[in-house]
Parts: sequence; C-alpha cells; structure tokens
Amino acid sequence: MSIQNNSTSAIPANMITPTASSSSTSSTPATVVDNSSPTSSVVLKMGIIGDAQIGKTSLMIKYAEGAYDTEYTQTLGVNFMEKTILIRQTEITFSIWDLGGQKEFASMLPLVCSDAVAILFTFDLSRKSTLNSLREWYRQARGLNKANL
Ligand SMILES: Nc1nc2c(ncn2[C@@H]2O[C@H](COP(=O)(O)OP(=O)(O)OP(=O)(O)O)[C@@H](O)[C@H]2O)c(=O)[nH]1
Ligand SMILES: [Mg+2]
Repeated sequence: MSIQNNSTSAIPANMITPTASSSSTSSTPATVVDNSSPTSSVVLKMGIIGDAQIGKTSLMIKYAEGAYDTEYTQTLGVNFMEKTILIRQTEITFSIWDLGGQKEFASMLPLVCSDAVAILFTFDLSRKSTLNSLREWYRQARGLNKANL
C-alpha cells in the first residue's frame, strides 16, 4: 500500500511558516526500528493544536529532529515537518502539522485538522487556563474532522 502525501500543495505558501527544520526533513533518513528493507509505505497526517507558548513547535522539532531550543519563536500560521520510521518493512512517514496558538490563526485550523488521522491536544502543565482551552480546541477540531475525533 502506498499513500502519497500531497497535502502541502493545498496550502498557500504564505500560510506556512518556514522552519529550518522543515526543509531538511525530506532528506532525513528513516529511523530504523526494523532492519529489513521496506516493502510498503504510508503517510499519516497528524496535527498539533493548543494555546500559544505551550511547546507545540518544540514538541514537533524534538520528535522529528531531536533538537530543542529554549528561545521562543512564535508560529505565524502553520509549521510542517515530516518524520519517517520503519516498522515491520513498512515505511511510515508522519506528516506533522503545527498550528500557531494565537487566536488570529484559528482560521487555519482546517489546514491542520482535515485528513489528519490524529490530533495532539496539548497544554502547559503550569498554566491551567491552557488546559481549560482544550474543550474549545476539541470542539472546533471535531467539527472539522468527525471521522477521526
Ligand atoms: N520549561 C519548558 N519549556 C518549554 C517546554 N517546551 C517548550 N518550552 C519553551 O516554551 C516556549 C514556547 O515553546 P513553543 O514550542 O514555541 O510554543 P508553541 O506552543 O509552539 O507556541 P506558538 O507557536 O505561539 O503557538 C519556548 O521558549 C520553549 O523553549 C517544556 O517542556 N518545558
Ligand atoms: Mg509554535
């Protein structure tokens, strides 16, 4: 089974925040969890949403590249990265979409939620308001992707 990732073509270029990481991910070799060569591949789209400054972009970069930066760079729109792993001869590419948490970017929620097989609802353990916000984030996300939420 092979599912092509053509999601990026649907996004106007000015809506995606360029990240140093996103351009390099395509050449990043798959993390090998299984020594055999791949016989099939699949792309899984995942979204990360939640309030601003709770660590969404940090989480994505940490997972995709193992890097962490203490400096805060606000996400202006949507960040996108890919991470490929190999399990049981299947190459699995996680297409990760990270939405800026400021309210002004809520209009881009459909880009992150549509066709996603999973959404990570994230909050900051040290700020209860960010946990309370998840009810509304979930309500909006579910409205856009009832199949998987
Ligand atoms: N203490 C601590 N700080 C973190 C953690 N994760 C991220 N940060 C810091 O929190 C700040 C915000 O992180 P980001 O990943 O940019 O937050 P964000 O949710 O993407 O923010 P927006 O793009 O505005 O939505 C940065 O200074 C990070 O270094 C964490 O687990 N613990
Ligand atoms: Mg961010």
